[in-house]
Amino acid sequence: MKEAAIRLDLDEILEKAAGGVKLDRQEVVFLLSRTEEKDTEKIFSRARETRNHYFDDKIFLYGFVYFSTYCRNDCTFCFYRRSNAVSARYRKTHEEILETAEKLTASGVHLLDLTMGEDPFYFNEGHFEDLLEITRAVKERSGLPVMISPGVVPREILEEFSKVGVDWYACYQETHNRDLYAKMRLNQDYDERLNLKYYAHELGMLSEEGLLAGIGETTEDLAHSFEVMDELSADQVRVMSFVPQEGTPLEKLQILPRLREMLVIALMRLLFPDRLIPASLDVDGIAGLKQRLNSGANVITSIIPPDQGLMGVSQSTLDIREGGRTVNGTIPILNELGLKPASAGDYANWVRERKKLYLPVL
Ligand code: SAM
Ligand code: MD0
Ligand code: SF4
Repeated sequence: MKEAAIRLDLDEILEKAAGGVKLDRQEVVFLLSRTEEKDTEKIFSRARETRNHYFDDKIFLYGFVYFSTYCRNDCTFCFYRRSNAVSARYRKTHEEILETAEKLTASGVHLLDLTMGEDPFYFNEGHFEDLLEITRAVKERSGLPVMISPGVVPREILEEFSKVGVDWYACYQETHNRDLYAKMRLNQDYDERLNLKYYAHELGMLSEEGLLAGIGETTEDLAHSFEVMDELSADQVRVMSFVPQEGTPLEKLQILPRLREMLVIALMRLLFPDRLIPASLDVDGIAGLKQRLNSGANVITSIIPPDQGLMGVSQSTLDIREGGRTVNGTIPILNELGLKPASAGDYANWVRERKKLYLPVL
């Protein structure tokens, strides 16, 4: 270990990354293990330069529509796990979803993310048709690119989603350490979940992969996760710090400093310079936006209209009613950092160009 510390040089590694040379696992672990501010600031600053090189000062904005909080699964980290009696459950009607989508669109978001728990109403009671119908309507009326985050749906349903014009399939492993995965996503097949993202690409859709920070992963696990993300050629890559949830098995888990998440964002930027990387408002609300953008993120996610009775995931209520998680709420922070919202056209172009990598087989 001592020898490694002597041989590895921060400036050299950052130079290498900036020059587009792939970092090896040891170098990634070294960067992820930095704790001194003078070192971490060098990493963040390089990540910002890289983002600005690829995306200029333009930031993409995602509207978040968590339209059903029912779930058949029991993920240990999640507030909405089936056996949690304290979480608020709702399933929005088509009209409510369309109204929310309209409000978000009018407020200036660039994409709508339709998210749900693995709601038994859709999964077990044969209402997938409803889901496709509402997705089609949202896509048509908003004219915006659409992401779906429905959990692990049957392959035929993913095919149907691609046919109604869904642009993105988001589904996160959280970790690529299979043992840790099995402890987090109880009774959920690792490969089935991962393979569905490959299948999304085969269908011509883009895919998002994501990690949780602070659930017991090691820095080696994270370096391995980056390799899996690379192999998948995930078009958007994310990390969110684990937020302990009332009524769940991990309620009392000791949390890590936010530095872990920020370094993962920065590493993602250095390793996947041209990809989309979220700064989620769902972890620390609007107060946490600046540090995530300063770590190299180029997308703001979890923008939620204040008056629709909608919830967040890891922060179910933080800043929502107050209107903090809105496009307007983000503008002063963007201004302060010399950044600005992209145009809808900029975002649609990015999606169109990126999709050229995946020619649909169906
Ligand atoms: N149910 C779908 C699924 O699991 O794929 C989609 C929605 S799920 C609620 C979205 C994501 O929220 C999870 O994949 C996880 O990354 C994140 N999440 C859930 N609980 C969290 C927590 N306690 N802290 C941080 N992130 C959390
Ligand atoms: C977010 N709360 O973007 C949302 C959610 C699901 N695709 C995204 C985790 O932070
Ligand atoms: Fe359900 Fe998704 Fe929460 Fe797991 S993370 S319990 S699948 S809503």
